[in-house]
Amino acid sequence: MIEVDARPFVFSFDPATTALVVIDMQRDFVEPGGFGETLGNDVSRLGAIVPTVARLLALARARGWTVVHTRESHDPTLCDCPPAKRGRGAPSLRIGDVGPMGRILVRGEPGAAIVDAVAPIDGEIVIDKPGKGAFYATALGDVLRLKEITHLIFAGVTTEVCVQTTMREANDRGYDCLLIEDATESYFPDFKRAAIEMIVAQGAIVGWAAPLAALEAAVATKGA
Ligand code: TIU
Repeated sequence: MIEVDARPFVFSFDPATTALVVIDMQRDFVEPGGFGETLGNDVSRLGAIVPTVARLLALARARGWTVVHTRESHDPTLCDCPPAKRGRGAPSLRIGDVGPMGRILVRGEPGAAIVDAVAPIDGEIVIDKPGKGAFYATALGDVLRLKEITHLIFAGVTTEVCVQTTMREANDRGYDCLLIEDATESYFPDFKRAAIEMIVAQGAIVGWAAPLAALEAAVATKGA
């Protein structure tokens, strides 16, 4: 077992039954001209975590851990995009509209791709999801069950939207979940802070949180 110095207390996991889940590190959220920016956000904060996510992926890959990437994305027909989702807010471009990186949040378009520095490699699982949570309307639950995964380590964007939603879905399904604090980010620093506090409150009501250095130190201690 690997024991990570986490909040609110130690997070213990066996790498054989653990998956790293990297949420929505897509150009549409991280780069100018995509979905995040059309919603009125300054996307520069999100780009800043790319090197940390890359370091986390390197750790997982070096040890052969299961790696899952998710992409918030829709079928080109938008048959899986609820009108309520497409119509929400007052974005400059809506889901499916043509922007500088192709059609916003549409599968196969440049903007829906994961940024190069943390892109999936052969053998890693990629889940396209139409919602904020990665379990809704996807095969993620079945994939994890087949691999007998019981513990999930989370990174990605944005902390209080797709990451928190997926952690809550996972928590309700019985997974123990650790969020790597410096490998996740929000357009709103206060929301990131609050989301992490909500996750670890009440004795890990949703899960655990720790910086990447704590995971690296725990792994080094075990030589795992
Ligand atoms: N808007 C926002 O903060 N996030 C999203 O719409 N999706 C994800 O978090 N991936």
